[in-house]
Formats: sequence, structure tokens, C-alpha cells
Amino acid sequence: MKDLLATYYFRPKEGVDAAYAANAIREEQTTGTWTDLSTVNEETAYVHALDGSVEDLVELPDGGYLTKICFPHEIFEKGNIPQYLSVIAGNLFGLGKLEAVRLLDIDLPENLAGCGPKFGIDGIRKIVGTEVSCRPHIGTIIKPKVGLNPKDTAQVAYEAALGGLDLIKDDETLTNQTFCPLFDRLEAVMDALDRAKDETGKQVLYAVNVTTGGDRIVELAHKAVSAGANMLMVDVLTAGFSAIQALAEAPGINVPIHVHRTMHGALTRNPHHGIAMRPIAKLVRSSGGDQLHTGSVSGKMGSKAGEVIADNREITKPLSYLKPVFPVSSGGLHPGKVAAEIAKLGTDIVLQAGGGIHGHPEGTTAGTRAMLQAAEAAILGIPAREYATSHPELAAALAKWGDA
Ligand code: RUB
Repeated sequence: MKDLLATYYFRPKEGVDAAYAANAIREEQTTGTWTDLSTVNEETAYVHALDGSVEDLVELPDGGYLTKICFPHEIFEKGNIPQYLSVIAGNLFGLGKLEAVRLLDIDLPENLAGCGPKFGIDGIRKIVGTEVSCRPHIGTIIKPKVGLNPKDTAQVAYEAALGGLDLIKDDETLTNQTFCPLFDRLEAVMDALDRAKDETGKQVLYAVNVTTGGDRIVELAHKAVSAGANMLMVDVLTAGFSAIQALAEAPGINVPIHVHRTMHGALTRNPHHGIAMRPIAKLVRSSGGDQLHTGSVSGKMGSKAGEVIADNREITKPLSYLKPVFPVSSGGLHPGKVAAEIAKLGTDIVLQAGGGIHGHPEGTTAGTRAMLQAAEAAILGIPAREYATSHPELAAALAKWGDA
């Protein structure tokens, strides 16, 4: 199939026929509007090739409807994701005949897909050296999320790296503020990771947050890579999908891209209205994101386990034309939650903890070790409490946060 199929949930306003409402979505997003047009006549009848079609309409027990709309591939400008969104997720959200409408999923055909991740799961595992063990990656967000100067940020990174983790990242709110200029921080952190590597032998990734205006992001990313960055971070919904795409396609930017989804709750949280995580995740894969926050099953952010599992399956499923994205489970995680995350999400996952590492009673290095020990225990099938009897860092974490 060369066309794009989009799945929506919707509730028509009282008195509005469901078939009429589904067709109104199709019309608004393709060739139509609220009335017939003098500009569509015998001579311009060719525009009907872009009409699209309502493929399915099913009533649900909650009174809402599920519909699938087929958008002809020619309606899209290949590779222009902002334009894709204007079609599949545009004016329809404001249609007065609808009480609510939510884009649930898209089937994005190969002919409309972008370049995809450069590294994907295997490429990232290769850099970090976990391709044989295949354990989950352990990551941390430097905390406090903002406020530390470059020297102190680097010290936290050093201590985290000594504990043996795989990924260190900036918080989504930290970019290039005066209290922690990006290039000073990058230089200090990469130097700290080199020093840690001399002791541990292990390469750690540092996702420096290059989220900025569209006119500056590629140049900033180039400079960051020249200054030694081995991973870049982008907030996809605030910067836009084209920010990821621009970095993934830019010659000379040969490092993985860590994609944060800050602001997603405004779109994803209402189960009846907005945009589900699934289409966002598929578009991130298509745009070239190597890692993506998709939610946790036991953390603080209120994700729904079933959706996280299914979203992760979608972005990791083998496709001949797109590498898999490494899903990131994050938000309120600590060692006591690791077993639940692995049980539900498997081992091809990045388990990321900020407070759950830097809040460890014995500090960041012990916090990192505790996360890794919790992952080892889960993989061995040993309850965390039992494993903790011979692993003091894990014991201290469980004593502080529990194991549920
Ligand atoms: C978590 C954190 C991330 C959230 C985002 O810090 O900084 O921004 O994971 O949520 P902490 P999500 O580990 O201290 O809670 O990953 O669901 O998008």
C-alpha cells in the first residue's frame, strides 16, 4: 500500500451523524470544505484524485467511534513531516461537529518514510559495548535538572560513569543558559567521561541537549560534534520533527540522537482527544531518532502499560527500510522498579533514573551500581530483596524507596 492510513477515535456532537462526522474529517483534511465549491468543476475534476476515503467506521461501547481514513500518497510532500501533520493532524481537531477526536495510529508506507535512525539499537549497543550481554541500558538525567555549573555537572557525570552506566543526559530544560553554557558543559563532561573510561574501560554516551531554534540547530549540532559530543538530544515536540530530521540527514553528524518528548502530555494524555504516542513514535523513527522516551510501566508519569508495550513493539519491529529505535523508560524510576520495567518491556530498553540515582543515600556512583544490580537481579530472575543481601548499594536503595 502506497497511501497513508490514519486511525481516529471520535465523538460527534449530539445530533451529528457519525458517518457524516467521519466524512467531515476526510473532507477537511483533503480536498473539501464545509460547502461545495465553484473551483471544483468538470475541468478541475482531477482534484478528486486526492479526495481520500473513509475506510472503516465502528461504534464503540463508550459511544465513540473508530474510523480509518485513507490519504492518497500524492497528497503528501515526501519527507516533509510538518506537512504530513497538517494533513493527518491538522484542522480536524477544531471541527465544531466533533465533541472530541484523537489520532490513534498511522500506517506510514515505505514510500513516505524518512531516512530512519542511523544507529538504532544495535548501533548504540556497539558504541557502548553491550551487544553481547544484551542487558537493558542504564541511563541517568543529571539532577538537579537545572542550576549546576559545568564543573559540578561534569563531577556528577564522572561519578555516574564510575558506577558503570551507559548513558548520561541533560534534562529537557537545560540547553545553553548562562549558568551552564553548553560548550563549557560539554567539554567538562566529555573530559570527565574520558577520565572515568581510564578507570572503567567503558565508553559512556552523553546526550547533550542541542534543542534550539530551527535556524540554529544544525550549526549547533555540528559544533557540538566537533567539540566531542558522542550523542545529541532533541526535544521533539517543542523543536519539531524536522529538527530531528535535519540532524539525522546532516552530513558529518555521525552520532546517535536521543529524543525527548517533553510537552507530549498536552497531546497524549486525554484518551478521547489529541494525538496518541503511537503516531508520534512512528514519526520519530521515520525522522531518524535513535532513542525515544515512550514511557514506563511503573514510573511517575502516568503512562498506560499496555500502550507503552505496544508503542515499543511498533518502533522496534523489524522493517527492511528503518532501523529500530531504542525505547527509553524514564520518569520516577529507581532500583525497586527495575524488575517491573524489565518484566513488561524486556531488555531492549534504556532504563533511565534521575532522582533514583542521584538521590541514593550513598551518592551517584552507588546509585548507578544499584540500578545495574537491580537489572542483573531481574535478568537472573532473583527478587531484588534477595539479591540485595549480597549487594549493599541495591540494599540501600531498596531501604530508601522500597521495591514496588
Ligand atoms: C525524569 C526526567 C524525564 C522524564 C520524562 O527524572 O527527567 O524528563 O522521564 O518523562 P526522574 P517521559 O528520573 O528524576 O524522575 O520519559 O515519560 O517522557
